[in-house]
Amino acid sequence: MSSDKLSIFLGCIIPNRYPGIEKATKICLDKLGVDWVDLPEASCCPAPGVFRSFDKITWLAIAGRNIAISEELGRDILTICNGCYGSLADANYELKNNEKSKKDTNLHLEEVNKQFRGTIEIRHIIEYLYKETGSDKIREMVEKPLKLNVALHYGCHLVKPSKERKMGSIEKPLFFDDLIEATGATSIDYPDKMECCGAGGGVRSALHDDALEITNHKLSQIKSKDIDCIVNACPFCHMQLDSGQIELGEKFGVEYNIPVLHYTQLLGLAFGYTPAEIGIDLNYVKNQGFFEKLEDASNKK
Ligand code: 9S8
Ligand code: 9S8
Ligand code: COM
Repeated sequence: MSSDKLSIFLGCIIPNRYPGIEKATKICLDKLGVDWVDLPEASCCPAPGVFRSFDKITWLAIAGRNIAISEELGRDILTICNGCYGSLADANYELKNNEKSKKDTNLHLEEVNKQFRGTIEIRHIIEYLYKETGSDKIREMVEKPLKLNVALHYGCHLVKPSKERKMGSIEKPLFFDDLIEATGATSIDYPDKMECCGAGGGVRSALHDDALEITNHKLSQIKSKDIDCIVNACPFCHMQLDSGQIELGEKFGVEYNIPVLHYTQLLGLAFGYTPAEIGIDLNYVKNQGFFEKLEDASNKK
């Protein structure tokens, strides 16, 4: 059973690289009246592409510990990253459905006085907003409808494995687009929209240039359309699509200059907060034209 009490799982990238996403998330959750606390003493989820792929036992022990802390609080975990969601939701599923995995993991957790019981759910902010809050309520609460053309990037772990995610079509999902349009923005279709950002699965760390090549392809498809910004719900995708533009410029001389926003930052703008209040100015890409467009729109209100 899902709970309306949540603990926020920040993961590693938001506190270290994009603190504006944390601020925007908390601003939006407060505005929506969600009951949240920070998940105390959380560690890395751990990242699915790097941990689960190499060492399943360690992956389950570390994820199980994070889950056990939130179980003690009686709160579902709210993730704001596709990778954290993938890791924690998949570990939760495994530990709830495989007695042996649960028993083995609990032997490790005993050493740190923790126990996985299987009493909570793992949520992702996008599926939470879509299913629990609903795009109609968000639309009603928007104070400054955004006149923006958005290239939406779902990222891989939000919709896959589809059997467990149960979010509809994985080739052409609609739930996230619906939340984008609730802010007044238009979600613009573009070729290969469901393509990976390039970073996931350890590719960014192991094969940096190959990751950038995928990013370059994705960005070129986006650039072929009339769009103002990219929106995502995964700080790892966010980092790849944002800092990747600087790296592509330096390494291969390709220029994009496309602003990248986490969905909570887009929602923060629609709730009337300034770009600085939701930390968009902390991005690597500084697109002055985009900031001016946002300012013009708020002056007209
Ligand atoms: S935690 Fe550590 S590397 Fe990261 S951001 Fe999301 S996936 Fe989980
Ligand atoms: S990072 Fe975030 S979810 Fe992932 S594997 Fe493919 S896409 Fe970008
Ligand atoms: C992707 C995380 S969000 S990982 O690279 O697959 O671990």
